[in-house]
Amino acid sequence: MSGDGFETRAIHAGHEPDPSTGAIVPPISLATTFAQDAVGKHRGYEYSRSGNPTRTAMETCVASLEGARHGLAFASGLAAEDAILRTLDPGDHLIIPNDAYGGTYRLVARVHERHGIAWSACDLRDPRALEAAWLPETRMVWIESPTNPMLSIVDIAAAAHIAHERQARVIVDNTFATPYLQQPLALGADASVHSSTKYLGGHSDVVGGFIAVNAAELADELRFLQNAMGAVPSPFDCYLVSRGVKTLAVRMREHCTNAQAIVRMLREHDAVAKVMYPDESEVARRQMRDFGGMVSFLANDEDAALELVTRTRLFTLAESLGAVESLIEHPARMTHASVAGSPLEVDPRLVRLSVGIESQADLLADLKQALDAVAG
Ligand code: P1T
Repeated sequence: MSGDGFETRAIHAGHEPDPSTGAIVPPISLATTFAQDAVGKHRGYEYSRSGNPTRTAMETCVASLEGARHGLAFASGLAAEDAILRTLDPGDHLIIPNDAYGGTYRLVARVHERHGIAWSACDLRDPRALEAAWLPETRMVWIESPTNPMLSIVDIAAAAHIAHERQARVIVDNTFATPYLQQPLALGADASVHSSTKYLGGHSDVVGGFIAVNAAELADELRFLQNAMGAVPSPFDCYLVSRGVKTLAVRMREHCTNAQAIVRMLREHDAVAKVMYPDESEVARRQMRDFGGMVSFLANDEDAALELVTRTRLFTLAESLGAVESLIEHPARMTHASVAGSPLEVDPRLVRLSVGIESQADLLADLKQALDAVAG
């Protein structure tokens, strides 16, 4: 039984009390194999790579949050992306954003290109750029919105319209927004993909990936790949994601509030040349509930950026994002080092913040002392 509200589904969808004991939290099913009553006659589970009750519970819950009919969990965000890219055939062409997670670029340019997938990068903020990049072989458009690390916004409905007129699929990496702030399938996307390592898990203690889809045919293809490739999460990892999403809505509200206070401070500070945050985008106002917990900005030069990231105390210098604790990093040398020399090259003055849910005053004070120090 699940009510309709997002917060209710986050807690109850797929998580009925255990029928044998009444346990409110369904047990973590560690079994790798399941007894069959006769050959081919089983109770829904045969072997844990193919399906596992703890994974089913998590997949049901996160699919419900995405407003999706089907959900598939993977061992990492990149494993989920890899499964989607494997629905393409050699000779197919893929359009990727010219601003995206460095690992996504690396997977396309250094793994799938070798297996015959052609690709080009374009500025997806402009629907005309998408039309101009189109080739007769284009079969897929990969969107991030907001993008990592520039926090650019792509009009998902407009891109889906263009792609569907041309019989191509649209995939949205919804990691930065989360299903609480943005629902790509309702905007026309064919799949919403996540690094559940980030906000879905929410506590920097699990690596995982997720794909939400509506079409049965695409779900079947991805379910086949999930089992055939075997990049599945452990039952314990699935449990951690289930536990994380129960508080997704409350965490996201705090992430957004803290991020907005930090954006206001950054916009006034002399050590900051430019702030990137989705609140300036008309499209973001239309397609998102709020603007999220990620903030990027340009320091006055690269040396200032490199010094700044070592001067914060509460904002820990580390890769990753989306958890309760605040992080700071230098994308050009850290998360996006793999895009150096590519069309996705990152400005070396850029600093990226993952704003956590600590006390707002403490976060502001920590960042301000670091900015004051580099401002001289
Ligand atoms: O790390 P993994 O769970 O495999 O997810 C990859 C991934 C996919 N999509 C986006 C938008 C991401 O940001 C990531 C991972 N990103 C970082 C580790 C980072 O610090 O940007």
